[in-house]
Amino acid sequence: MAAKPKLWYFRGRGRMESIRWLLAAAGVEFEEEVLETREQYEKSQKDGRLLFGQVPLVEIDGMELTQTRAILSSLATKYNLHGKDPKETVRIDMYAEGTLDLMMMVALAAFKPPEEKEESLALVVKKAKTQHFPVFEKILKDHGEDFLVGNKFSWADIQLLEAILMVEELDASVLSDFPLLKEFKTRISNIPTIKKFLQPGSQRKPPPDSHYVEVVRNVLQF
Ligand SMILES: N[C@@H](CCC(=O)N[C@@H](CS)C(=O)NCC(=O)O)C(=O)O
Repeated sequence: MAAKPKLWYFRGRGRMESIRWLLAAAGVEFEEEVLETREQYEKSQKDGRLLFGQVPLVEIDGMELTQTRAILSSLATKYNLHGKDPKETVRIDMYAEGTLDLMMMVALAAFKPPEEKEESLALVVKKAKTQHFPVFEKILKDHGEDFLVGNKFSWADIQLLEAILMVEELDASVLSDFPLLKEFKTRISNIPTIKKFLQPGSQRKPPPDSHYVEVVRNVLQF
């Protein structure tokens, strides 16, 4: 039996969470190596494991992968969640990039001083309502299908659900003007692998708290 993929990252969402979501949705079990100390990080660097001295790092199929987008894209292809042809693939990539932009704003806000943090999170909700969610609502309306691309479950669906849930943590009513996204959320949340990942006790991580921020700052020394 092939070894389980191993994910090297902090005990938090950050840049790794979409990778966890993708693997979980694909029904792939994975292990996690949690970075908690500067020494662990320096050792990984010294061992030459971190290509640019950065995490996320994913060990899979005898390779050590870094760069979040490259990792996500290769996993989406490997697990058949990346469209049936180049036209579908590029649409999936565009949609996934859009949601990643939004989620990175949430991840980075955790490291800002309190007054700026609030402002940044308010901006995320505003951008979700005015820039991102209207696009996805229109896509679903125009093609009338259950999934974003090719009437088939893909990485784009997984990440859109992740983004919706993340923004709902900031504003529970964010979907009030998006009826099709509401239905989409229910539909995708009920896919068995995703349903399982949404249960308490899964490897899904909570929103960043002050302890997480402190550990990341200590390890990366900024
Ligand atoms: N482009 C990279 C950026 C990775 C990145 O900045 N990772 C942070 C942790 S979330 C890191 O390792 N920073 C250390 C550094 O850049 O020296 C990616 O998307 O994976």
